[in-house]
Amino acid sequence: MSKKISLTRYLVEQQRVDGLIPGQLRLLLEVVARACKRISFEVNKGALGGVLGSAGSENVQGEVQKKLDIIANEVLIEANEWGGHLAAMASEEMEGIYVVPNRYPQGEYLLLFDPLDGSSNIDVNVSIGTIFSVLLKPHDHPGVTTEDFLQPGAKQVAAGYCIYGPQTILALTVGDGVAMFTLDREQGSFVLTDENVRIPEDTKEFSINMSNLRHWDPSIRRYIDECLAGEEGPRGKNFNMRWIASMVADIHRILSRGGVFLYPWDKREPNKPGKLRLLYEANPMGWLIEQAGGAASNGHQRILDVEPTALHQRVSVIMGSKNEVDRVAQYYAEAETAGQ
Ligand code: FDP
Repeated sequence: MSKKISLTRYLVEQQRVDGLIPGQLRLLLEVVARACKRISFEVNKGALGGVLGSAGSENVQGEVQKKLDIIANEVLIEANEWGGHLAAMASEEMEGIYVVPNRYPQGEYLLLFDPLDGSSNIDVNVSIGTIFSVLLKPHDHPGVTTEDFLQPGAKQVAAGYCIYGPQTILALTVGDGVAMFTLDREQGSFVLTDENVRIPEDTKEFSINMSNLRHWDPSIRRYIDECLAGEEGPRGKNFNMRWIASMVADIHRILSRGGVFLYPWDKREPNKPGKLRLLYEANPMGWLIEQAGGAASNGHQRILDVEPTALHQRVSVIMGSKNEVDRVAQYYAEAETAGQ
């Protein structure tokens, strides 16, 4: 890329030249990016900033919160509450929605986020990230309710993540493909480093927590067994496995070079549809993946078509290279037909 294009300039062009995003959304995305920049600096400080380790509390899902989970959540709330672009926010780390206090101007957008995804990797210096999704508040009533957030992923108007790894990279879609911006720490700004990201339709790489193998349903076992059988098996090719245990890092790799990521339902908690959260993780990542030419399914339907019924709803996730995701969906369909 010959000349440097900042995130600000990219968004202005999306607004002015292409008419793709309204001004309020552009400003909102700039604030989210600024918050991610701050989180990146906190992550970088590590032990020197006293930000590692557990906070000694639990979130709404009963998971132990790390100090950085709480810091990242606060940074996102503080950065966004006064800008005038938002009506309310919802976070994986908060039980209920956060309505913008009426001392600040109210906007028409809803921001949803997982402030720090991949928490188990915080203390071991492995990539983690922030995932975000933006919806429009329904106009048919005053005020904001939890139900306003329960929109299918297909209604998102922007989605992205910021990965804090060897580089800090922000991936974004506003429905016109996926662009990636690398944080230039000397300039203090995100610079466009990849545009029109495309995921190859085929892959030889899968990403799943193999330690759960004995808990999976027959369709997922069949798919993974066939990958493991390699050249001698029905797939006729060898597969490689990568599992970072930060969804943001595993999805970033898939957007960069293809692959398939699976976090399926398993029988340990049969009443839970999956581990990952629909609104904060699966929807934004699913839209990015689709915008890059991939697919995102829960095995039975497109993730973006799942109608949410609760803020912290979970979902089974299979996303990445299209032909692999379609194959897993086909195995589910065959199992259903066979009455399994
Ligand atoms: P984490 O709980 O560490 O925040 O969001 C959930 C998530 O990480 C994903 O990022 C990751 O893919 C998955 O959980 C890892 O969970 P397991 O180690 O339990 O498989």
